[in-house]
Amino acid sequence: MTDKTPLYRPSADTQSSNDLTDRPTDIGHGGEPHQRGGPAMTTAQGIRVDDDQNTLKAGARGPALLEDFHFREKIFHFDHERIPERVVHARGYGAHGYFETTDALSDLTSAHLFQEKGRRVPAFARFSTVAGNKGSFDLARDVRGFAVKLYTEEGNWDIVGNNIPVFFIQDAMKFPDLVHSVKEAPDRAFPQAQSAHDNFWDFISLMPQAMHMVMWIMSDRAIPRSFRFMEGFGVHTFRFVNAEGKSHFVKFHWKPKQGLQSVLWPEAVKINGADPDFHRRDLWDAIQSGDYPEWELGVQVFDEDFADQFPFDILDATKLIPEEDVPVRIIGRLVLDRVVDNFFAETEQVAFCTQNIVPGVDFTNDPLLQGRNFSYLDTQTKRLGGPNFTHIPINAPKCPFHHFQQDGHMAMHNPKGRANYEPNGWAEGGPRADPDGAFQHYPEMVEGEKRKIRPELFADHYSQARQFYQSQTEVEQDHIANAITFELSKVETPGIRERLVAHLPNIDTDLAQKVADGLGLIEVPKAHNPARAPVEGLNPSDKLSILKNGPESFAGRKMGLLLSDGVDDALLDAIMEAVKDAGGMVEVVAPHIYGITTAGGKEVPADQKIDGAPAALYDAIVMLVSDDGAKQLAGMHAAKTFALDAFAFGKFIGIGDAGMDFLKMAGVDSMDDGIIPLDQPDDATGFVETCAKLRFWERMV
Ligand code: HDD
Repeated sequence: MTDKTPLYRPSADTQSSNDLTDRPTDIGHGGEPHQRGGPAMTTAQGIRVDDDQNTLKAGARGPALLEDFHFREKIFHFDHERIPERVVHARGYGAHGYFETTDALSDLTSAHLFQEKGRRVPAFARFSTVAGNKGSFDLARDVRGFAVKLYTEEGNWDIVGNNIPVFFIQDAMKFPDLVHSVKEAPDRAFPQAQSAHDNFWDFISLMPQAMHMVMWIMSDRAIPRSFRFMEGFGVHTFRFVNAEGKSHFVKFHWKPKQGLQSVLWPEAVKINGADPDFHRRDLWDAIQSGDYPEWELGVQVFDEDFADQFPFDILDATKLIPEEDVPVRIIGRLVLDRVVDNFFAETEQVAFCTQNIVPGVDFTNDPLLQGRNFSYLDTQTKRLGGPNFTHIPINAPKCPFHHFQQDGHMAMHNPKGRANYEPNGWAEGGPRADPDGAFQHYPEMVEGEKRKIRPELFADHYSQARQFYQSQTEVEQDHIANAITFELSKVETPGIRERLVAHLPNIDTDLAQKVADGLGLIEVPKAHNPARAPVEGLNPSDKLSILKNGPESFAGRKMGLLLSDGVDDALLDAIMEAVKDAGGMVEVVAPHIYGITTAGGKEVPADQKIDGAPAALYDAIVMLVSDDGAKQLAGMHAAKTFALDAFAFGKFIGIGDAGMDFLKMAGVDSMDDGIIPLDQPDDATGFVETCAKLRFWERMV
């Protein structure tokens, strides 16, 4: 062949024409709309592009030419699209909103934000999992990050917390070891986003200080129903400092207005397959539909006297202060009301730093927090490529800022004039430090020997683990035992399993026995010797349970409606209406994605084809099927599994038309009070009210 062969030049939109003239012709200058709708395409340098399908060649079959600056620029930029993902908390999802003070606190802190009820500042929150990579699934059994950036009038304040109020380790020195152990093993690069493997439990079983946190991550806190249904905690003890310079200790709590709710572990496993983006989709959908998630900010405030008599060290991040000991005072609310315009620009580039605090708030000497204050700044420099990450809009303060920092990669704020040092004698001399209204470090007295050491009280590792376990309902205790059994069953080395189980008698003997039985151990291994005798007689705390703090209505939750052709119109309308009235959402699941036709001839589009929507995706289920529909669904494996799962996962199931026949055909042969007949439209409201109670737990014990 020679270069005399006919030329083929696909156009932008058709990709099929041999006609060299079939390409945009109506290209005006100055970026006015192109004939196919958008503005004229240019390179990053602003040069107009004539063809975005073909590289420049020496002849149709000849080599590509280096001269093709458009091609080279396009590929070069693509090659550099990724920035390093976060070393932990890589997978996350963020949204914008605002924070509003609901209770002024000028007696406790000089922070401008808290001086007056009703003060509002913009906020950005990012929720995340810890262990998995950026592309991992949402329902990993894992801690959830709960990071909030408040753009206050006095600078950015980041509360970089988790959905669990305690942490695995007490000193930042151990953070890299903890993270290495939980992430995929370095030789095989698996498992992804899971703690159920030898390395993690090997490390943890050698770290008694992690036992309290182990109880939390093995509880249903680690598999939340959505970001909207989980609490957040600042974890460490911080300080509030008032205008007179008086300090109080403070712990931060975010309490979801929606109540607490989690999924079951077997549901999590199914959800990860059916919808790996379950949590991010949930947040996106809720905000887009105007159902704005909201959390109250609460504080536990206490003084040195309380700290001195508390049986644990308030600087120890593996301990919490029960709300029964120091009640949570609600002082504000966080509302997320806007999704991001661009995930990368906002959610990926947002740079939280524990060191970002404002006047009136201060650190304590918690050794975990002190180490974090170094790590976050360091990590952002690496991730975002240089020291100017505060120039990126999502990270820039929204209050005035002036300093002499200059230059560096991608500098966007470049001051004019010659004064770039202080002191200077120039008339336009630039900013000067001024103690008035400035951040002042709390002048805490500090003395001591310089040693690598921690306080004796830090050595109590089991007391609060026991308190947490004993604060749970029976169902929740079972879930903890099952979770530990599941995880240790994935551990291949028997010695690691036994070393971990040997901690459990120090927490609760029943728990130890249940796990030993679940693993098939002949007996519970001899308990490890506690480094410090546990504190006896700590009272259980109801606030530590999810089930005792659940939602009170169906608001913000999702009903899965399994439908077939020929269903009763009035009943269907009544159910849709009742869920809507309760503030919930409905998703129609049907044999085909084009939906169904009711008995009255109305076409109802489906949101999901049955094969792609296991019952685990929904908070409660309605099965509304005709006689023929029951037979049709009974012949579909996915539909039968849907029914069996709905039953097995303890969901409330509303049954209309021939739904009961279908349930039986699917293999559900025992009936109970969680299966609720919907005989007439009037039954719908009562059914939805019943669904407020999360699940029909009686079926599950
Ligand atoms: Fe951390 C990210 C929360 C201990 C070092 N951490 C990160 C994020 C959250 C937390 C929510 C993600 C923020 C975002 O959405 O971008 N981390 C915690 C909590 C801790 C904690 C609640 C204990 C109470 N972290 C901790 C220690 C160190 C770090 C002890 C190191 C000494 N954390 C980091 C980091 C990350 C991070 C490496 C990774 C990506 C980033 O910072 O931006 O610097």
